[in-house]
Amino acid sequence: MRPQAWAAVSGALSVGLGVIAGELAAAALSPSVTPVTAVGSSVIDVVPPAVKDWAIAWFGTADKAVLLATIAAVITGIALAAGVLEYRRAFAGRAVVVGFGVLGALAVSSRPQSSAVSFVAPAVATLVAILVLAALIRALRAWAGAGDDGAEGPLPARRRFLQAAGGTAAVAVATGAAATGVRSSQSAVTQQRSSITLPAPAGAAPPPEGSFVPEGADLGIEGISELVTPVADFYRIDTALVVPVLDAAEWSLTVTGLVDREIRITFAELLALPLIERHVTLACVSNTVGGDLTGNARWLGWPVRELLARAGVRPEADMVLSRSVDGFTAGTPLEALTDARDSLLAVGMNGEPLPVEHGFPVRLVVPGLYGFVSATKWVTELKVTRFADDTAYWSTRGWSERGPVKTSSRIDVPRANASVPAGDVVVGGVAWAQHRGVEAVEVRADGGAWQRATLARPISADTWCQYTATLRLPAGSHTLQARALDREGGVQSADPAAPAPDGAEGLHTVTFTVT
Ligand SMILES: Nc1nc2c(c(=O)[nH]1)N[C@H]1C(S)=C(S)[C@@H](COP(=O)(O)O)O[C@H]1N2
Ligand SMILES: [Mo]
Repeated sequence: MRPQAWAAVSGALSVGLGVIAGELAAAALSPSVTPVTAVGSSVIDVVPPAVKDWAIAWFGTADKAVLLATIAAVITGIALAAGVLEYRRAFAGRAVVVGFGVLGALAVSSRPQSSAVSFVAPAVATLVAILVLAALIRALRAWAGAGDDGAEGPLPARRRFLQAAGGTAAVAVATGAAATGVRSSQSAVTQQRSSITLPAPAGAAPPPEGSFVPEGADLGIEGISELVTPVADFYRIDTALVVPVLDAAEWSLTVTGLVDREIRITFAELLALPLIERHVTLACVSNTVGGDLTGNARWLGWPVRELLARAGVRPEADMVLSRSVDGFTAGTPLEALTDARDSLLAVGMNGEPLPVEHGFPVRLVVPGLYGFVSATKWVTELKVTRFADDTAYWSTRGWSERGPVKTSSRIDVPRANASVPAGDVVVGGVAWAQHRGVEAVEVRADGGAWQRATLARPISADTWCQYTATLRLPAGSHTLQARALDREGGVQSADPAAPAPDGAEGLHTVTFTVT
């Protein structure tokens, strides 16, 4: 290999070791802000909303892995270039590395969770990278130069460089292992989570409003979405590149803004209150027609209206800006948190403490509204305010201010492009019109007449319900469509609309073959 190529390798090795050392420092000192994740989170914040929407649409829950891989590729490219520059001219490569370190520090400073100690990590990363880069390039020059002056013979200098490079790689691997070790020992919060015993709901209400699944709600048809989505299958959408890891013992929520008295509640206080349990179907506004960014779970929590009543909401307020520890905010119409619906400060999901990814220790769950305007995870503040005075995270990024869930349905069986035997074809899926309630579902084949499907008994107006129908279809290719009707006279729209700004519209259309 030519010296230029070795110089590039030196750049990659020194920057690689620096980045890994920075991540180790961050893992030990400020686990919720590391240089790499701070850069990633900053990219998420500054990237045009259209790009973000595109990423969610294309990669769904894998969007974060794609972002991290892209960042790794960009860092590698810059590192290779820094090595070559440093070889051509002393300090040139180091200057690039320092510039890069400053960018990392800026990214760290832009994170809501960062504190003074968070800057140790980018400093360590930069320092390690420039020291190692200088040493490797010096060794490389000695090797390249030694061939000419002949005094030393090329071999020892060559060996010294290769040893230094190999040593750097070995230290990088060891440091990476150490960082991973520190991270996994931080599963203390995971352990704390599993040691929490949630209280039973107080005076569990009878069906249909209560936490029970009424007889007939589950049609038990193969292929239709499970009535209650298991936690492992529940969609996850948020802007958090690293999941905020909160200590429940230190968590508290404050109610601020247009209230008679600011109040603060701790996790222990919350668990001691009379909690209720409700099934609520969450939906993401980014969900496309037929998509899977929706799920139904059983949430245990305390009604938000009780909390707001304790604080005393001023008459001029019309919105609650809920804030997560990571800076995300949602703007929920005050009414949705104070009316008869059971909006919850939730601590439990399907009988377990909230999973870390779904907001441990406490999140909001508001029946009838898309998650981006209501379902704040890792919530730590409710600011009672006015739509005229405050704007939430997504509403500054091209999404609507209000987000009622649109009446919608999805076909689960048959699957697209499936082959089904001739005879009676069983179709089915789920339909939702949170808080209004599903009145009926209709299906049609090949653009023909709409026919009523059999609707399962809903758990409540706040949950999706299963539907099924049997169609007699001749052999060949067929197109199936479904539409939901809600109890307020609304009908799922047939005109396609993109998710932005306030939720997709259109009919889920599935093509399959009868053999
Ligand atoms: N802190 C925080 N909470 C958040 C979000 C977020 O980005 N950060 N995303 C919201 C959105 S857009 C949706 S759809 C729901 C998804 O909740 P889930 O991940 O538990 O399914 O969380 C909401 N709560
Ligand atoms: Mo969402």
